[in-house]
Amino acid sequence: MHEQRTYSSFIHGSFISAPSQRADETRRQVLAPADGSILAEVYDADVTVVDQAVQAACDASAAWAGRSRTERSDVLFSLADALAAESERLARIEARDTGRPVVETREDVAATVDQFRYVASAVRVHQDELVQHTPDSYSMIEREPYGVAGLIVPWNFPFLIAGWKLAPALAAGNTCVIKPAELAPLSILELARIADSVLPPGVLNVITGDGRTGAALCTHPRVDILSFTGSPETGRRVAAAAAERTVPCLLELGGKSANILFPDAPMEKALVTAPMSILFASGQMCNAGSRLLVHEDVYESVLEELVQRFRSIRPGDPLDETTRLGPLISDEQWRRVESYVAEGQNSGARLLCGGRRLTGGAFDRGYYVEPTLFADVDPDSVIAQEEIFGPVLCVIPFRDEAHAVDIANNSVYGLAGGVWTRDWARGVRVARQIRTGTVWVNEYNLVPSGSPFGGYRQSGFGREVHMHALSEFSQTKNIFVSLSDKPVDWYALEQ
Ligand code: TXE
Repeated sequence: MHEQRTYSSFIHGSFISAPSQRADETRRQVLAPADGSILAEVYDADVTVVDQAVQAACDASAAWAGRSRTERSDVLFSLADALAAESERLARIEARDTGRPVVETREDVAATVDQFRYVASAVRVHQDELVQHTPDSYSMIEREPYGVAGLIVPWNFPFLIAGWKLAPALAAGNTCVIKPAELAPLSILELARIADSVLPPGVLNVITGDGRTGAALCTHPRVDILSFTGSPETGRRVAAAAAERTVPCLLELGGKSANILFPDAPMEKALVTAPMSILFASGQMCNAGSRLLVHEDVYESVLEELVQRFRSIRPGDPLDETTRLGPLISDEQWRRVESYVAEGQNSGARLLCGGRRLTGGAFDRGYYVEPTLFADVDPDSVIAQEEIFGPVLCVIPFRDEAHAVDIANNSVYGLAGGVWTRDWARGVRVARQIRTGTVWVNEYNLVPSGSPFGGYRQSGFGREVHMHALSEFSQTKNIFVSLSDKPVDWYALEQ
């Protein structure tokens, strides 16, 4: 299978030729987080290239929007098949580029293929409406695409998040310009190459580069809707750019989710799932269950069990089938996590295991961190409030239901959470009180197609993964039709 080593932006159905001048300034290396090896070189898109990509999307817009729902659905089914045919290769590219174990990235690729199929089905039933106001007047409520969608994706789950944005944006009739993160762009570039066999040129364009490229996309006057997943700081900039031009934007900005464990929890499942909810993707996951709230009656026994499980997680090469913990994405991310570990120790929290960088042999070349467990964490402390984005679990004891809800809601974020109890009524009651977009009861981290995913408060707004996303990427047009010749005469004298 062909493996490309140098990439540039993908515009109107092909990778543009590399800029001849200042090539070195605009070329960046994409490194494998596991060992620092060079996976590829990628040319950054400057404002001129961003403009070309948006222009290509504009030019393709009318024809794509003009296709029927059924036609667009058929194309997306074909795209899903084309991606499925290359799923193993894509999973391995994603594993090397993000450092995440291939057993994880295979799940991502499968979920992305499923997302395209789900949306391809959903768009067929995402029908327009006819509302009858009087016997002879109607609103024909038609859904129209916005035009060009600017999509910005982070490095933790690039392929999956790209699919969550592209599938509904395209199905709704928008053309797209997508910007992957500079740290892990390869799977999205490969997606574009594969999509080229089924999508008309210009319908899907990829621009490569860092925040400058992203900012150029957000401020481009011909981008009609923005969708962003990433940090709160950058999200606020994207929202400001959208406000400046009065275009809609959808934001998914991370979280500090609480996973609440009552003494009557299905304990065996909870104790497998709680570590997974923070160690999957090495904790670099917006919905990570990064605060574990444990009832005081089972607190010490749960801690003992967690320490055992954290110590048994197998770190290693992302491409090794037995690896369950990969490296962090970059040295910068490692330093960030390291500073939070120090902060946790200074705050008086009890460090039960981990906290150090893994070293020795192959680990010396990557950014591996030991699974890290803090107990007795003060709910107001920095490590309980800020998104660490590493394999660091903060365990907090609670007394009763009300106390647990208070702690869970003591956060500026509102993305997700979990409740573990065999008392189903309590599970739902607590879930309703937690101010987040998703609460799992006796589960964590599953986001199958059809689960609306998105945040409350500083975790952002807008929903992905469910067919609601088709509405997010559509605007409704109300065509009011009268069948009557009789005027509504405001000026007639009252009889
Ligand atoms: O994120 P950024 P970074 C959190 C996590 C992590 C921190 C920093 O805590 O440690 O953010 O990560 C593009 N206009 N999350 O710096 O900057 C950028 O090129 C437009 C949580 O990588 O938000 C990339 O494509 N775009 C998050 C994307 O934004 C801009 C996942 C995300 O990068 C831009 C990732 C600008 N001005 C990090 N500046 C989650 N919600 O899961 C940068 N970008």
